[in-house]
Amino acid sequence: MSNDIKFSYNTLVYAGEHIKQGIKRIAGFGYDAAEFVGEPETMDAQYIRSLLEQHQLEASSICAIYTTERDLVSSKPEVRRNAVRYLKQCVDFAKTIGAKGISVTPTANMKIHAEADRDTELRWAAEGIKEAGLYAGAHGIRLTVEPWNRYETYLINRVEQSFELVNEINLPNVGVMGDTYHMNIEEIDIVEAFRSVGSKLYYVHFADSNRAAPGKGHIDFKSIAQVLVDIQYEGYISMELLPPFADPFSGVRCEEYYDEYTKESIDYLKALFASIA
Ligand code: LER
Ligand code: MN
Repeated sequence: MSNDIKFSYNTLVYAGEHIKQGIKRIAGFGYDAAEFVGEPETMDAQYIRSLLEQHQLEASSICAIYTTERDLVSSKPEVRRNAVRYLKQCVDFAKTIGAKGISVTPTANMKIHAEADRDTELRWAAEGIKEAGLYAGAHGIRLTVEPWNRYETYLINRVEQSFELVNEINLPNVGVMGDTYHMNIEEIDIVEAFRSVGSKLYYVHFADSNRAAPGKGHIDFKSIAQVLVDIQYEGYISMELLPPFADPFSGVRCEEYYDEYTKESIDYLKALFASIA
């Protein structure tokens, strides 16, 4: 088995608690890293860095939040520019806390209608991600293009679409990301989708079919773990578990996603990868 995969937990789900609690919990249960929401203007990067050092935890990635004011394919040029500016701020934030990457999806979250024709929007997406990607690359940070399911975006829903955009952008620090929750809705075959990306797979989110901890739904994680080993994936698997509400940023507090799912998930992941030859 590969020893190069590291495990992370996305603090996005820890609604309503101080970040120091989340970092302490994630470190305490034995993860390698934590993932952080990208709100550089309201989060204290130096403080997070000092907490990470104290708990000997890495920062895997920044979970960037795309809104109607930060939309890489808005028909309004100032909104597209603001999305690129936001991404550059996330790069600075990532650099300070030591995060290796930032997730990118080129529409506002839950925007399900296009504002221009597909080719134009894909061109805007490529231009914006390229500009942010060049800035990120100069700081040693990766951008990972994450497909979302059809209820959260219409533009990049499947890994092959992310791969196509990434190839068009053609920067060494811009790669593909896969989230098993979205993939379970949109891919024909999750395993083959991961395999098709090979070394351009830069980041992975794990959640079961209902976005709960692995084992609480019906995704076959053994075959997914196997393909990640087969393609020699060397990045993080970050648990992105969210309560059963349509809006991923609802901020609803659900008790089981704190201690219970954080512990269950790392135990599950360690047993899963140990079981692979
Ligand atoms: C983020 O990683 C994600 O998967 C979306 O559903 C929410 O932004
Ligand atoms: Mn995700």
